[in-house]
Amino acid sequence: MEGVGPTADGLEAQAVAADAPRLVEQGDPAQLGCFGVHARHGSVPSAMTIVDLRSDTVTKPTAAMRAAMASAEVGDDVYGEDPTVRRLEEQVAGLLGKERGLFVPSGTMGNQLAILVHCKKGDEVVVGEGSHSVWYESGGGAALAGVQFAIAGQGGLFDEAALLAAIKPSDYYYPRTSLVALEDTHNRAGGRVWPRGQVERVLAAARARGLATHLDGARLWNACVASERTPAERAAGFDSVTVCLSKGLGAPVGSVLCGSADFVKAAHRYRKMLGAGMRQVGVLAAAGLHALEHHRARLADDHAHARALAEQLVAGGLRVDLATVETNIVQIDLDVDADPVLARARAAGVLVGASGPRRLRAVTHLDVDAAAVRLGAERLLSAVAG
Ligand code: TLP
Repeated sequence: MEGVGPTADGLEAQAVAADAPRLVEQGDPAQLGCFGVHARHGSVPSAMTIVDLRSDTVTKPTAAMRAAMASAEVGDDVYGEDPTVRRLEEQVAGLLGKERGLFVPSGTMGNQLAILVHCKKGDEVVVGEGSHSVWYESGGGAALAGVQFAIAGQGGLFDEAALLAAIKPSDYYYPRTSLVALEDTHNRAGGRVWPRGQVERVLAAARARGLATHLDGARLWNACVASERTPAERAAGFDSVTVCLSKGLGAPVGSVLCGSADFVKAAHRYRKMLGAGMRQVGVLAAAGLHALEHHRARLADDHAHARALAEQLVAGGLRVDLATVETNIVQIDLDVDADPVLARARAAGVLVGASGPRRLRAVTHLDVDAAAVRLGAERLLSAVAG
C-alpha cells in the first residue's frame, strides 16, 4: 500500500482498514516544521506514522515518476543540449500561451529572475499583502535586484483602485514603480483564486501606467482546476509567469519561468549568474513532465480533502473561514499561541505549519488521501484541545 508506513498504531490501523489512507512516513525531525514562524518543536513518537499537512511540497515522487526520471534522455543543459528540459520548457510555455519557458530550480528563483529582468535598482514592485516574495524569499528582491515592495490593498488579492493607490507618482524623489506581481492561488490568503475579471482590470490598469506584470503561479494549476479555466486563460496578459512542478503536482523539484523570447533570454543570463546553470537535469524535467500529464486533474481531490478538513475542524469547534477554502490550503485561527499547539500536534502525529503567531496552515496534497486527512483533523483537534 503506497505511502503507508509499516508501524501504524491502533488508530491508524483502523483507518488503514477503513479506506486505505496514504500516510506519510515519519521524516527526519530536524527537517520537520519548515514552514512559517514558530515551526520547529519537539519530536514525533518514534513508532507513529505521521500525517504531514505542512505543505504540498512534502510529497515523494511516485514509482511511475521515478521510472520516468530513470529513463529520461539527458544532455548538458548549459550547452542547451538536454532534450527533456527543452521539451518541458516548450510544453509549459505552450500551456501558458507564452513564447518561451526556462526551467529553474525553484519558484523563488523564478520570481527573483522576473524581478531582475523587469526592474532596475531602486524600483518598486507592487504586490498583494502576504506576498511570497515579501515573506519567504530571504529578502532576495532587495538583495539581488535592489527593489523595494509596496503593498496593494489587504488580504492578498487587490483591485485596480488599490493598485493605482500603490503606484508612486513620477517625480525624481519617488521610487519608480515598474512591476506589479500577483499570486494565484494566494498562499497566505489561504489558497484563494483570483477572479479572472479582477485580474483583467488590474492588468489593464498596470498596462495603462506602463508597468510590467508578473504572475507568481506556484499553484496556478490549482487555480485552473478550481476555476475550470485553462493555464493559458489564467496566464493571459501577464508579461511573465512562474509555475511550480514541486507543489501540488508532486515533482521533487523545479519550476518554469515563462514569457517572451526576449524576457527568457534575459532571465537565462541571470539564472547563470546566480549559479543555476544546470547540466543533465533532464532527469528532473522528466519528473515535471510526468507530473503535468498525470497529476493535474487530481488536484480536485486535494481541494475536496481541504474542504472536508476545514469542515471537520469547524465542526470540532475551530475557527476556519470556510469561504476562503477554495483550493488545497486551510488557515486555522486559534485563540491561543500556535507554538504549543504545533508541539502537541507533532506529538499526536500530525504536522501542520504556523502562518502567524495564532494561526495554523494545513495543506492537502498527493500523499494524503481522505482517510489520512480525517485522521489528521482528529489529531489536530485533540492537540488544540490540549
Ligand atoms: N511556498 C512554500 C513556502 O515557501 C512558504 C509553501 O510551503 O507554501 N510562490 C508561492 C506562492 C509559494 O507558495 C512558494 C512556495 C513559492 C513561490 C516558492 O517556491 P519554492 O519553494 O520552489 O522556491
